[in-house]
Amino acid sequence: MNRTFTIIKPDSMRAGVEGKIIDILLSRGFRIAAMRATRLSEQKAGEFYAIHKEKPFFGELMEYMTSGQVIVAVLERDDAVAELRRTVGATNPQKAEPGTIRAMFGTDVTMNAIHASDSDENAKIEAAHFFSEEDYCL
Ligand code: 3AN
Repeated sequence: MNRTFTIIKPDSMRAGVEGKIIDILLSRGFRIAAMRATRLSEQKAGEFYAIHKEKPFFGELMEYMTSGQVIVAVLERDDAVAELRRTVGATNPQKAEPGTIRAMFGTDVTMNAIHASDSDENAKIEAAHFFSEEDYCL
């Protein structure tokens, strides 16, 4: 068993598809170790996406990620990081495999429905922005 981190993004929440997305995650064998709804402040979003600060799309990404409510969650299963990336699909929903969450619910590279950590190390760092060890249901 290992853990990964996800954010159900504002476009999914506005469309009311967060339940459908959570259903897909559960059907793929993920267990919810921790979950809550929140809204990212400018500061939180800036810290979370600090790695993209120099990218041309950073401003757009900040504006979008702070535009509404999100659900943040820590998910568990074997090979969690790779399995969630497979379940989520490519960054660009137009290029995402059919059946992936981004193919089903994403619009474009900014409004792409869901975030998934890209490594065990980043999953730990990203989860720590929102949860502490005592939040995890074992
Ligand atoms: P992923 O979320 O698939 O790992 P990253 O880590 O390359 O993608 O990018 C982080 C986030 O930045 C993406 N989820 C997306 O919302 C946004 N992003 C990435 N590339 C672009 C782009 N070319 N234009 C606008 N936003 C982008």
